[in-house]
Amino acid sequence: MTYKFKNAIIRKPNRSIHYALSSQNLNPNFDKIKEIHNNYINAIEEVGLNIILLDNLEEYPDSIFVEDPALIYKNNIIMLNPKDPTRNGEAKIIRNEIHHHFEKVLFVETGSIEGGDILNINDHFIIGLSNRTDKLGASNLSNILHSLGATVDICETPKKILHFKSECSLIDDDIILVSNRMSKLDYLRKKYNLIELPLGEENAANCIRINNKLLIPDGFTKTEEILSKNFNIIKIEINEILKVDAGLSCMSLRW
Ligand code: CIR
Repeated sequence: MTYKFKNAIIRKPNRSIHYALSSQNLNPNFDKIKEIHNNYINAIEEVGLNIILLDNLEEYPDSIFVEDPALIYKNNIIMLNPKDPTRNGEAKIIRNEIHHHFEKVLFVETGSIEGGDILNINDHFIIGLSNRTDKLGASNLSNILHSLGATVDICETPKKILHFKSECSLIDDDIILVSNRMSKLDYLRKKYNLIELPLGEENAANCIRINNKLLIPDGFTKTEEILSKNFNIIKIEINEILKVDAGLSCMSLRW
């Protein structure tokens, strides 16, 4: 099951996050980011995962978002290719830090692709084309995943959504939590059971199921009401990372 995990890779927050990419031109406050990050680590520990904590990388403003430069599948790590010039050195660094935890290290050599655009559902992957993930990157990753025995669908992320997973998450074997915009995608509607969140709570659609718990962002009251009926939730306040277009899934790699 895709949400059964034992380990998580997390990176300590960097002061340079002040300069992280932001579609809203906002600059987060380091102390507030640290507080969110501590709560995040505590929640992941509470769920029982072993945490591998990497050092902060001041030269890469967006480097706490470790989900984007790498993908883990079947004890292999695949190094991806973040598109923005300020992020595309992250893969090389994280590879050197974590390769010894995995059997094989594989590489997407050409094209752009970021982990935020990859939704894993057991042995299937949906890759969303976006401003960060192009056809070449998606097709190169798809070839690697096929060679490891997975199936892949490549589809379009709706315009104005940064990453495919910015507004959707796998929360049970075949249940995907989606925003209203994502609920309109045929390939999701036809294949999966969708739980659609109300308008205005789009950012709550990026959450993480880990074992028997669901980590959701705090402050989304309707989402909480919907999910707490069937899920064991832990809430984490994320306002400061929303300033740089990030959500809960971006801050860890889990396996
Ligand atoms: C960026 O624009 O790359 C970062 N500020 C946010 C990355 C969020 N990552 C993710 O959704 N997987």
